[in-house]
Amino acid sequence: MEKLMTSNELMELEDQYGAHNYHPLPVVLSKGEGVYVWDVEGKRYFDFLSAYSAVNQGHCHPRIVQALNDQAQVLTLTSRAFYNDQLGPYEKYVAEYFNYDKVLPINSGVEAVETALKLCRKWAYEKKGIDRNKAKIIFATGNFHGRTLAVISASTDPSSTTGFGPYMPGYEVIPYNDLEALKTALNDEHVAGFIVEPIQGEAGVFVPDEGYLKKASDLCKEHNVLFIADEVQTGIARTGRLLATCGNCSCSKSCEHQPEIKPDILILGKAISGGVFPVSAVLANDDIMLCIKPGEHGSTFGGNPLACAVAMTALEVIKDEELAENAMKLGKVFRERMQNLVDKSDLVNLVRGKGLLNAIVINDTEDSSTAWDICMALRDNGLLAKPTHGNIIRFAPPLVMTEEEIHQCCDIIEKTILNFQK
Ligand code: IF1
Repeated sequence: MEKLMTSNELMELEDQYGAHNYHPLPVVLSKGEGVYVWDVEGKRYFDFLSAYSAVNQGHCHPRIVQALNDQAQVLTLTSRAFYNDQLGPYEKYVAEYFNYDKVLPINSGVEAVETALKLCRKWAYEKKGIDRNKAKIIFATGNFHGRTLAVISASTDPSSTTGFGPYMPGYEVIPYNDLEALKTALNDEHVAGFIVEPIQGEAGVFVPDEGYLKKASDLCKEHNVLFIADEVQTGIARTGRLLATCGNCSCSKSCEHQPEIKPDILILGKAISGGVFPVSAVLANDDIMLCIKPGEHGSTFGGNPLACAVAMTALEVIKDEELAENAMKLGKVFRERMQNLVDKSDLVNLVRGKGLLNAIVINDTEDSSTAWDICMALRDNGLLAKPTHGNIIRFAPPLVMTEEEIHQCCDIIEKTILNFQK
């Protein structure tokens, strides 16, 4: 039998044969279960990234893996040239789950964003009556919606955009969390939609002011402009509700509702598959969704039977295990513990977030390596998290964590930071 490769050997392989489009934390994982991952040397860690909130249900959730296995034995892919027996029931389930007339199933998060943007433009010409090719879509500064050309064209982050021009026209970018700027932008009759993340993940878990989303959606309604929520990262129970724009979605009793916000177009990805493989979805009501006709949009893998079976089970797990409620409860514990740390340590400036999507801001400049160095120390102490922007550390564990475990994790973070020397 071949000798197993070490972490170092595996990292060298990636370095030599893989494109250098990532700079991972040096840890090589080979196993995951619930809130834990293991490296190839057998060391166990708490996972505080959850694949950027894609494994909300925990690693290798037995029910989701079972659904994957069962479906994989029978039928995996038909393309949409034919019907399949999983798609209809899944579409009904997901549409009712989030309370929309229809869903358009697709694969990755960015494809769902692209789908939403195309749908918005189609609607603008067919329903709103904007002159052909004149539709505008509004984005917010600091946005992250993925990596395609159409989507990076709206990015304000030079590392996403530099060297990739020319860019897609028809966009306007306004400051995030700024209703006045939105009001001004909406005066242009060519505006078709406003796309926004309810909490900006990549920007460093930036939570907008209370009421911002509701007022933004009201303003859009007044101007006959589509309010498009990118809940790829915030959706599926992450922020303590089924959705961060929790409108009349069917989330259960104990969740603290925001004033009702119902996006005209809802974009989901990541955890809709429990992190098993790429599954994403765009939801809208008929007046919008039916603007796209047969042959005008699609993908080979979108709505495949395997994806349908997996996503349906992943969504069932969210409800059956009350993961939104758990995220709400543990999020409060986590921020309380971190606030304690902010008071005790000069190294941490603040903690922010909702549910189990949180970040701490380190008292150092954006171009420093402090957050990275702290993440290395956290790794050594058995907890994996990723820095963003040099001075922010994001904390987003799987939502299947227990209260005892979150305290254990807070102990690790506290100990690591209090012992940390720059
Ligand atoms: C990477 C960040 C997270 C997203 C929102 C769409 C997409 C994403 C709100 C696209 C993707 C990712 C992709 C990942 C890093 C990551 C990320 F740090 F960049 F911001 F999660 F926080 N909308 N987010 O957050 O979804 O096509 O990737 O499935 O490595 O680029 P995708």
